[in-house]
Amino acid sequence: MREYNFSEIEEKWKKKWEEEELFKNKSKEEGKENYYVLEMFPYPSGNIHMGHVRNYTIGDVIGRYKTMNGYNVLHPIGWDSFGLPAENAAIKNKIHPYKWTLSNIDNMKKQLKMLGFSYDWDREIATCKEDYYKWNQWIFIKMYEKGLVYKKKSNVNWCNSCNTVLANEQVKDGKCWRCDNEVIQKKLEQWFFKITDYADELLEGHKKLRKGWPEKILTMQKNWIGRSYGTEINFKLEDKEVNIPVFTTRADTIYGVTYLVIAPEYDLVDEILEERPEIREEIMNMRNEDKISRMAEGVEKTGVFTGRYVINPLNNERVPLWIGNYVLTDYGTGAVMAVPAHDERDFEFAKKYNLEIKIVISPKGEELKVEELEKAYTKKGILINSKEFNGMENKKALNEIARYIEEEKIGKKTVNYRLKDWLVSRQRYWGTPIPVVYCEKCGMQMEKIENLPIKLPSDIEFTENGNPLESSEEFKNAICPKCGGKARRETDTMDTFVDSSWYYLRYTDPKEKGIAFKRENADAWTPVNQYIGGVEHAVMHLLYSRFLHKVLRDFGMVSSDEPFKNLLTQGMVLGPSNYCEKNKKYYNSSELVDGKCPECGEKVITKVEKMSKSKNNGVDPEHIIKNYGADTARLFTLFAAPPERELEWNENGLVGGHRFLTKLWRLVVEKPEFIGEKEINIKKVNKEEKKLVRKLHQTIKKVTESIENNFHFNTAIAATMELLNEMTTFKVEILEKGNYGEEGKNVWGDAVKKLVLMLSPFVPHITDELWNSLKMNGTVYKEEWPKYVEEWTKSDEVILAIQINGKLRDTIEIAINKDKAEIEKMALDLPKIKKYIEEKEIKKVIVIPNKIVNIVIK
Ligand code: ANZ
Ligand code: ZN
Repeated sequence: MREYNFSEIEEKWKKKWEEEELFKNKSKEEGKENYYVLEMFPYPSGNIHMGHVRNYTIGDVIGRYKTMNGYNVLHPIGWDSFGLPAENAAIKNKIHPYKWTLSNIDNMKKQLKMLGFSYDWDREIATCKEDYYKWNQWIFIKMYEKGLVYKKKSNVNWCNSCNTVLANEQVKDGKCWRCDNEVIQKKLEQWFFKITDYADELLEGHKKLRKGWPEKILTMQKNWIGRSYGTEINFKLEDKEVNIPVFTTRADTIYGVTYLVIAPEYDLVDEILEERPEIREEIMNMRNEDKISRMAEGVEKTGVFTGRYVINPLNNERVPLWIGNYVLTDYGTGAVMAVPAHDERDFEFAKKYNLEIKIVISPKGEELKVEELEKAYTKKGILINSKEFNGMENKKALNEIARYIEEEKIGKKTVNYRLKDWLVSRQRYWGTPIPVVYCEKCGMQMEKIENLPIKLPSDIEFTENGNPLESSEEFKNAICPKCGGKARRETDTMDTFVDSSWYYLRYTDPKEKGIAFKRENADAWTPVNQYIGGVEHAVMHLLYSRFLHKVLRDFGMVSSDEPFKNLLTQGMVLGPSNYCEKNKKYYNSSELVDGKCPECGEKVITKVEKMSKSKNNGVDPEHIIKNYGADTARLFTLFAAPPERELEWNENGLVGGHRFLTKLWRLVVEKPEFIGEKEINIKKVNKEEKKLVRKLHQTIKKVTESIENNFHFNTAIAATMELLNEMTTFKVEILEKGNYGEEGKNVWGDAVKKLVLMLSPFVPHITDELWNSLKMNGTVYKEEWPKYVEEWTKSDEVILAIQINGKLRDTIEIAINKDKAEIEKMALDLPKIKKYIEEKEIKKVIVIPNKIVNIVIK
């Protein structure tokens, strides 16, 4: 008997699959429905990590499972291969980003192949290649023609360590999403995509997505888009014919306005500074605070009086105009009517600067007093001090006042969004060149389509100062597409999130040369049936691609409204981190000496945290594959937790997984003489054998349902483990002892085959080997997923409780649906029961079939 030699087996099958082009998708297969499963494509950093292993294993199981269920499955992979790390490596190691990237791709491809993923490598794409980024440029120009791209000078986020601007979505808690560095504000001219044009549709689309997307992702997008209905009201400057419009969601509080606040960046501020240079420093300090902390609760509010007044258009009151740090320049109008009595932030500000507080809403039947007010009253109530609106419920007053304002033309109802346009230009080399030139005569011009792709120049010096493209004369010197004269090329490149916003469409038509992708192909496969990736992309990639998909739809390039029908966000992979307080360093578990710091011998602090380079707590997938095999690595990541939850790495789990596969191996390979090959004749199956048939069908049911129910592979695998245990007992007790009947071997053979089939999506190498050892040909990938017979999952016996005077005294296992008289007789014949009823008078026997027998005695 052969032992389970995983490396030999895995090698052999991977080669076979490749030779047979098993995973190559033929665009169409007669009679089969299409199914597109996709994992977020990797950034080629150099090596895969456990997060990749988890992500791609989940996708692979889905792809294999759907294939066995009769779908024509598309399962592609590629590389999100533009981006900063390549450029930083170039500066550090003097290796060109292209070279660095391609060699990383090579290595990671080799690693992914080790895991036996069912990718159609024929469709592989890399976004840094000309045949891909050409279409980014094409999309950019088309969007410009439709008014969806513009260039504008504004306050933007700047990361000093990445040396480039960032989109709002890429700033997390005031820090750069990529490098965690503090982000500052700069006034720069930049390129934007008009995602705000689609804000409403991006929100409405949630209705459709609710069925297939995690609620938390939709909530994050909803909050990010932040739609808010309100009123814009004009407050006129006292001494000038200039309006300062404010955005408010609480028009009902307008009689309570005691001052107005504008953002320190507000246009008027520069004019005020000329009059009052003494406040310059305060203003500059406010401007330098970052946006996040300016808005945050509990942060000190600061402000300064401008010396000017505005007029409240409803009661003509004179209202002082202030500049305050808590007003943001890019929300609403950048100006706020302050109502300290009913807004927390205004209240805090008014208290600090001793500004008037005026109550205009009181709870029903109560009158609030300013002297007693300890915080803003923000609940509902009845209007007071509001002239003709007095006595009105505030909700009604809100509508009435807003209507009045519109009628009197002192303002209008508006909608505001937190979402801002997507800043897509970057001051870096390793990205798609923006296809624009600046002509001395004609000004800014889009490139001609026939000139695409505008290629990145290769003779570049990578230094730490500034955008390397600026230093390439060859690149910068261009010809104006309009007049043919001398022009200068735009040196900004595109945000790499542009690349990843439509790559799933390119997979449907990866080799097409004349267009980004043909509509018929895109429509055949999208929306992607199942998308899998990290939750960290909730308001970056997942929002941008929804936007771009809609744009492409409006170009007539694709029919669907959404890119991803179902989304699974897998949990993080956690591992133990070990921190030495003395050395202020993290050590990998494998470096510790007797659990202590290898350098100073002190005890380390161990925590379970997300695997990361900075915590030095990663495990190397390649190492695991070499020691345990790809199947074990796959099994462990699938079994340790349901996909959406965190997965805690532990070596024991891996060992356990390997033990299970070894048991499986022996079960199938040892004593092949017991494996019957005929179809089961259920009528001839004896009682013990029937138990196994039942367990098998219950398992098929459980595994199928667990996969169908949000891909809960962990419960599916647990069920196969139970089955394996029961089969082991059957083998030892029934087969090896010769206690089997006419159908025994067939029952066994059937169970063995179906167990192998069921496990194949999870552990495809060992199952293909076992399948062939069962004298079956080819790969399990091409077999059909096993079906269960509902009737056979049910026991034909029931356990009845036997009670005497309501107390449980015994149980009995009998055939289902026996008649009452028979049950009664059997119950009374039980030895235990006999003992209780000896010499007693039986008054009554109540039989509830399939449930209970109650004997009433005196
Ligand atoms: C008067 C008022 C009275 C307000 C009241 C609230 C309560 P959302 O729901 O987020 O849209 N606001 C408007 N523009 C602002 C800006 N640029 N920076 C900071 N705050 C701004 O919030 C809308 C409310 O936030 C607006 O309604 C305004 O304050 C403030 F009892 O106006 B309110
Ligand atoms: Zn950065």
